[in-house]
Amino acid sequence: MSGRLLIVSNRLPVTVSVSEHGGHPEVRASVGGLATGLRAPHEQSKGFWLGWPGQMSALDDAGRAEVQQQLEARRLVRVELTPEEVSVYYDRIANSVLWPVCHDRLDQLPLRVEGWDVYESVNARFADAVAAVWQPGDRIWVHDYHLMRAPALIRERIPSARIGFFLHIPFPTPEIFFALARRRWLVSGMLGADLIGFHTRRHRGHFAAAVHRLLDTNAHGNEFEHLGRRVRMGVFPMGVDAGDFARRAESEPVRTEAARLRRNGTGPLLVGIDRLDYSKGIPRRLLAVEQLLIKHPEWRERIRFTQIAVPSREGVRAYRKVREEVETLVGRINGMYAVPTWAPIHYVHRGVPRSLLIALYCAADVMVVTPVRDGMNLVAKEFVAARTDDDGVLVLSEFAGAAEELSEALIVNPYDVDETAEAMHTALIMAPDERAHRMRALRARVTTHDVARWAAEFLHALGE
Ligand code: ADQ
Repeated sequence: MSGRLLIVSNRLPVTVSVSEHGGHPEVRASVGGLATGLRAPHEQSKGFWLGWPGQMSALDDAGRAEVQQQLEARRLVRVELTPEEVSVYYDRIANSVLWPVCHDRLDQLPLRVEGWDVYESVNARFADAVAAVWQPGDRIWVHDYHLMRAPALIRERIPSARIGFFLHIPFPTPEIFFALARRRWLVSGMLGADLIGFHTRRHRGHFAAAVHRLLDTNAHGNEFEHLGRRVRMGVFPMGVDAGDFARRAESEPVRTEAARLRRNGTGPLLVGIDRLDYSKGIPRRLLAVEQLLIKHPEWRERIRFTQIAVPSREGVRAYRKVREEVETLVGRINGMYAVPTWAPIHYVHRGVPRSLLIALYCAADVMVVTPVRDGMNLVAKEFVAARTDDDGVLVLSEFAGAAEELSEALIVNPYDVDETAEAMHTALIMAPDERAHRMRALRARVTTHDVARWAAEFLHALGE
C-alpha cells in the first residue's frame, strides 16, 4: 500500500547527547530492535516518526534549535514532555503499573494508583501531534503500553484514519488485567485502532477474552465490531536484523574478541544478557547456576557464568530492589564457591557495546534466557542470528514469547530452579552434532522471520 507511514512511539529512535563542556548537541540513531526494524519503512514512505526525544532541559535555546533542525532532517517530530509528565506518565503509570500488571506481577502494584489523568493527557498530546501532520492516505502505527489510549484519541481527531497498534509486552490473562481500575478505558483505547498486533497467539487470546468480558463483544475469528467499526487482531512475532548480526559475527574484530573471551576461561562459558528487570528472571537464574554446582560438582572451577545486566528504570523502587537482590546473590554464590583462581559468576552491571555483545553471543557455549514473563525477548533471537558456526545451545524460558517459535531450544520453566540447572547441565554435555542440528533449525527460522519481515507483514495487514 502506498501513502506515508506515521510511526508513533514513546521514544524517538535517537538519543540526544550534550557534552559536559557545552558544544554542539549530538543526535545519534538508537540501535534498539524497534529503531532498526522500522528504519527502512520510515525512510521509504517519506512519513514522520513522532515521539519524545528524551529530556532536553540541559540545552539552551541555540542547542534546542540545533536539535530541532537535526530531528527535522530525519523527519522526526518531537513530542515535548515536562519532567513532571515523564515522572507520572512514564515512571508511575507505564513502568510501575502497566508493566508489572502485563508481566503478572500484581505484587508490584503501588497501594494507590494515581496519574491516569496525566497518562491520558500525554496520550492526547501524541494524538494532537499525529493530527497536525496527518494527510489522507497516511497509515498510522502506534507502539506499546505507553500509548494504549492513543489509538482512540487519534480516532476522535481523525475518524477516517487507518491506525495500527502493536503491543510489545504481554497482554496478561483477564483475571490479572482486571486488577486495573481503568481496564475498560485502556482496552477501549486500543480498540480505536483498525489492527491490533501481538507477538503471540496467547497474548491475542487474552486480549480477545478481556474485550469479550468488558464490552460484551464477541470476536468473530480475528475481528471485533466496535462502535460500528471493524477492529482486527493479528499475531506478528517480532524478529531481529538477523543479516546484520550474522555479518558482524563474522567480522574480524568480533571473531578476535570472541576468541579472547573463550581463551580467558577454564572451561565452558554460560552467558545471560538482559536489562536489569524483575521480569527477566535473573535471581532464579543465579540460583540455578548454584544448583548446577551443587548437583554436578564436576563443573566447579570449570564453568563461568557471565551475566551482563544493563541498568534500567533506576527511578523505580522495584528496580532498585531487584538490583540489590541480584548483587546479594552474586556475592553469596561467589563467596561460597570461588577459589583464588576462579569464580563461578562474572557480573557486569552496565550496557556493553554492540561488538562485545555479539562477541559474547559467539563465545557462549550456553546462552541462558530465562525471563519469568517476556513479550518476545530479542536477546534469544540475536544469539541465534549470531551463531553462523551452528554451535551453542539456547536455554529458553517457556514464558518468553520467543518460545512459541524457538522450539529447538531447551525449554525450561524458570520458576523451577532445579529444572533450569538440569537444562544447563544437558546443554553443557550435549553432543556437537545435536547442537548443530538444533542451531541450524533455530537459525533458519530467525533468519527468514527477521525484523524487516515483521514490519512488512504488519503494514501489509494494516493496508488490507
Ligand atoms: P526488552 O524488555 O527491552 O523489550 P528484549 O526483547 O530482550 O527486551 O530487547 C532488549 C534489547 O536490548 C536487545 O536488542 C539487546 O541486544 C539489548 N540489550 C539487552 N541487554 C543488553 C546489555 N546488557 N548490553 C547491551 N545491550 C543489551 C521489550 C519487551 C520484549 C520484546 C521487545 C521488542 O519486553 O519482550 O521482545 O520489547 O518487542
